[in-house]
Amino acid sequence: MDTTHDFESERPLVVVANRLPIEYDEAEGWHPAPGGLVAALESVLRDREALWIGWSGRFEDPDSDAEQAPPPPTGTGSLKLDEVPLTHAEVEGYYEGCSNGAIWPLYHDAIVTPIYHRTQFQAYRRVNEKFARHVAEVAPPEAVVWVHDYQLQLVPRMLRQMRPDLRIGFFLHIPFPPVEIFSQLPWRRQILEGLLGSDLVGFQTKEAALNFLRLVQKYVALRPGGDRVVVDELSGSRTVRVEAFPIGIRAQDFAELAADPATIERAAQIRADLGDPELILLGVDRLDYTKGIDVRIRAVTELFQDEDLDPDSTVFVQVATPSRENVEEYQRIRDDVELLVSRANGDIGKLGTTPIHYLHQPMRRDELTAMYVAADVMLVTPLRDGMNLVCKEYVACRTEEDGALVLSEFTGAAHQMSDAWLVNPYDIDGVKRSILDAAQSAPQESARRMSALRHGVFEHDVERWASDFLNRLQGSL
Ligand code: GDG
Repeated sequence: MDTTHDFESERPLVVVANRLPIEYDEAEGWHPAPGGLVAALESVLRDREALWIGWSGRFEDPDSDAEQAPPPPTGTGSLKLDEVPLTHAEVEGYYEGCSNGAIWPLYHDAIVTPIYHRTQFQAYRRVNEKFARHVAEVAPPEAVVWVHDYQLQLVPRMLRQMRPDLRIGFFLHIPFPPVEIFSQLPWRRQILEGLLGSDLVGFQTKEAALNFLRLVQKYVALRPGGDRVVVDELSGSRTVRVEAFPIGIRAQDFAELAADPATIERAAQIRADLGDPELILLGVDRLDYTKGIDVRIRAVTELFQDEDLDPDSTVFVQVATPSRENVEEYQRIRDDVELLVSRANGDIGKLGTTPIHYLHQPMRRDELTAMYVAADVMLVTPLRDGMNLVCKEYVACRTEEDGALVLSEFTGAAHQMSDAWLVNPYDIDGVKRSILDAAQSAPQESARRMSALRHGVFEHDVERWASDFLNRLQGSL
C-alpha cells in the first residue's frame, strides 16, 4: 500500500462527521473536542485545505438550554468548519435512538439488545438527508468527500444522487458484524445500499470488510470480485472498493508528552497519592457496556479475594469518562460498574486502603498521559471494539519499554498487537491468569513484548491511516 503522505491530486477535501471537532463550555468557550476521531483527523487536515461539516452540539430549537452557546467559529487556518443544525427531536431520534439504541449495540455483537423503532429510523434517514443536502450545497466541484461512522451510513448514496461529480469515501470506526447478526436489522438493505454510494468503503479490520462483502452478495444481489463490487446505475457501471484501514494514533505526540519531565513528575506524584503501591493496574474507557469494564473489575476483585494480589501493595485505577448519559443502557452499565466497585472496596478494603479507585469524570490529556506513565499493567478488555485507541496510547507512552498490556481478542487492535497478553473477556479465569502473568512477567519478557508493540504503533500511526485511505480514494477510479 502506498504510504507516502502526498496526495495524488489536490482536489478539495470535505470531511463529514456527526460532530464538529470542537465543543462548547462556559469556562473555555469553543475549544477542540477530545476524542479519537478529532485527534486522528486533525493531524491530517493540518497541512491541507479542508472543510469539516458536522453538528456542533447546539440545539436549534428556541427553547433549548444550550441555545446560550454562541455560534461555533468557522475555523482557523486551513481547516474550515461548517455547522449542520439539529433539533432536540432529531438528536433524540437519529442519535440517541437509531444510532445508539439500535445500530451501536447491533454492530457490537448485540451485547445488549438493539431496539428498533421505525420512527427513529425515519429520523435517522431525515438527518442523513439533511447532512447530504448540506454537503451537496457547499462541496466544491469534484471535491473528495470523506464521510465518517455509523451515524451517517445513508449519506454516501444520497450524496451521489445529488452530486455525481464528487468522489466519496466512507470509514466505519466501529465493528461491522457478520451476516447472522446484521441480518436482524429491519433496514439492512437501505444501509448496505447507502454505503455502496461510496467509491471506497473502509473498515477497521479485514473481517469487517469481508462481512460487508458477504452481506452485499446476500441482500443486494451483487457479486463482489475480491475487494471490489460493481454497481450498475443508469449512468453506467461503477466500482466500489472495500478494504481495511486500521486506525492509529499520533504516537510521536504521546511519546513526547510521556517523556516530558512534568509528566514524569506528575506520574510519580500519582503513585505517591495512591500510597506508593508496588503494582498499579489501569483501565481508561468511555463508560460504555462494550468496553468490558465490569469484566476486569470482576477479575481483579477475585484476584484480591483469592489472595493472588495483595490489596496492601496493589491498586487498580479505573477512569470511566461519562458517555451517552441519555441512553438507558448507559445508565444501567454505570449502576452495574459502581455497584461492583463499591462491593469490592467494601469487601476487600481496610481503613486507609482502597483497592479500586474509580473516577467517573473526563480527564485532561496531560493527566491521562501521566496515568499511562504511572501504570504497570494496562487492562483493555472490551467485549467488542472496532479498534481501541487506549491500548495504543498506553504503548506509545512506555518510552522505557516497560509495562504490560492485557488486551481483549475482540478489539480491532488485537489483530495488530499479538505481543500483548491477549484474553477472551468472556473467560474470567483466563483474564485473571493473564493479569497475573502480565504483572509477574520477567522484565526481559515485558521489554521484548513492549518493544514489538511500540514498533507496530509507531509504524501504523494515524497519519499513515489517513494518507492510505485518501490515497486509495483519490486513486481508486
Ligand atoms: C471509536 C471506536 C475506535 C477517553 N477518556 C478520556 C479521553 N479518552 C480518549 C482516549 C482515546 C479516545 O478517547 C477513546 O478511543 P477508543 O478507541 O478507545 O474508543 P471509542 O471512543 O469507542 O472510539 C473505537 C475509535 O472510534 C477510533 O476509530 O478505535 O473502536 O469505538 O483517544 O484517550 N481523553 C481525555 N480524557 C478522558 O477522560 N482527554
